[in-house]
Amino acid sequence: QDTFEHPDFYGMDSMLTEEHIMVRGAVRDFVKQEISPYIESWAQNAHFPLEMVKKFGDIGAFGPQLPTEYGCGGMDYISYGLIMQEIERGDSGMRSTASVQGSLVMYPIYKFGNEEQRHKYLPKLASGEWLGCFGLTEPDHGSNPSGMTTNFKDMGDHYLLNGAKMWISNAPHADVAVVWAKSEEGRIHGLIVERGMEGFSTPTTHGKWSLRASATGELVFDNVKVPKENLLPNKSGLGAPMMCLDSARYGIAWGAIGAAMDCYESARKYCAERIQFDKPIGAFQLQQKKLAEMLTEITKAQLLNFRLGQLFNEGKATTPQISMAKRNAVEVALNIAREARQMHGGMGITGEYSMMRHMANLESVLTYEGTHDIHLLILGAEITGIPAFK
Ligand code: TGC
Ligand code: FAD
Repeated sequence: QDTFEHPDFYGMDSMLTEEHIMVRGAVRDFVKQEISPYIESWAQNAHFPLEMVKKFGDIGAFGPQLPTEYGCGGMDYISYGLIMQEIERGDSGMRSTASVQGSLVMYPIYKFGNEEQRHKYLPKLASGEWLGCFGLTEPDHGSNPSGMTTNFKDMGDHYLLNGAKMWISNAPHADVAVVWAKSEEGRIHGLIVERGMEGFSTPTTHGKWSLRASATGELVFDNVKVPKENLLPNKSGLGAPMMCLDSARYGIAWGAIGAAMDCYESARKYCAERIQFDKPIGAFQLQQKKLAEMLTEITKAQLLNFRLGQLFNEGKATTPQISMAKRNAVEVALNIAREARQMHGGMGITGEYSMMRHMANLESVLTYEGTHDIHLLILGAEITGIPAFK
């Protein structure tokens, strides 16, 4: 089934540069060849295809928005968004792998690390030789990461790290983890923890009904000796991980619309092919209404994402603007996945079509990187000046 056409109802392509269109086309072809033929089987079998990490590295999907001197892509934020859109058209779990690596592991090393750290880690992460993960959430601190209890003590020649992180994408296979922990003074810092450090383990989280082709796990630190040179020196406080989230949430806004496009295309084609009452079901007004509303929501979200990308390129995007785009895109995508699933009747619940997998995946996307509620409250705080989550 070929579901790779993209709705471009408002001629958005004319706002893209040649480079944007080339990058999007290359990633679209890659997804068509390397992800779509296999994704149902990976997801049904809860299999994380580790070989994809190197392949993502080869096409420049890791940290495309970071500078070329560290082996990264040196592209703008629109290209970054388009890459996430095309990968998530294939699968949200695959996009998770790419956005965690680029925005949550490479970005903090680039932004808050020193030159030695940048040169040591970024080229290997960009090429996919190494896989990374980002540890912020804890069993008792999800929406309120500032309450975290993972901590480190200064032991003179090293730090001693203790605590645990939960729900960490890529954790079971990660070579490096960017971990957020409190110093003895209670200040949040980023530390680079490497697989193989004594006392560091990454148990897998089993039994997920969502993001089944993405590996999720815990990070457990039992008196882990972390070399002092592994502390990210250039920013501390909750603002540091929040800046990483700004970048990743932006990628999710584009990505979720990729999943929505895939569901819409599938529904549009099915409406033409499926005959009931001697007519294609697309001849019935109810189905036309659904398609018209899907296309409208996709088009609105595309324009919102594009404008946010321009603001990112100018260094002007704000956290509430990012919340609006992430929240909107995920809601739009989830509604479209549900409607498209219904429009395929019984076939919609099988792995022959992608909607049910997208729908289940999007429940995670709705929850991670700030829940739907938290993004609403970030917007509420911006509008009223009163943070309701405190
Ligand atoms: P609040 O008092 O608002 O802020 C604390 C300090 O942080 C600063 N800050 C920022 N700085 C720069 N950029 C930002 N975006 C910033 N946001 C906050 C702020 O200025 C302040 O600095 P200072 O110097 O005054 O201390 O913090 P709060 O504790 O009230 O929390 C606010 C809240 C609830 C909005 C925030 O904690 C939040 O966003 N919670 C949601 C948690 C979340 O998103 N977790 C995501 C975990 S990672 C993940 O899910 C990856 S999944 C990836 C995948 O698989 O694709
Ligand atoms: P809670 O914070 O306990 O929230 C429970 C419910 O309460 C939610 O509906 C929430 O909206 C609501 N709620 C909470 N506070 C308020 C409030 N003040 N007002 C109103 N309602 C509120 N984290 C990482 O650090 N790294 C990762 O790589 C990562 N990957 C993930 C992958 C998956 C598949 C999933 C599911 C999660 C991942 N997360 C990751 C964790 C994710 O960011 C958290 O699940 C999320 O931030 C919510 O935290 P929680 O699950 O503890 O829910």
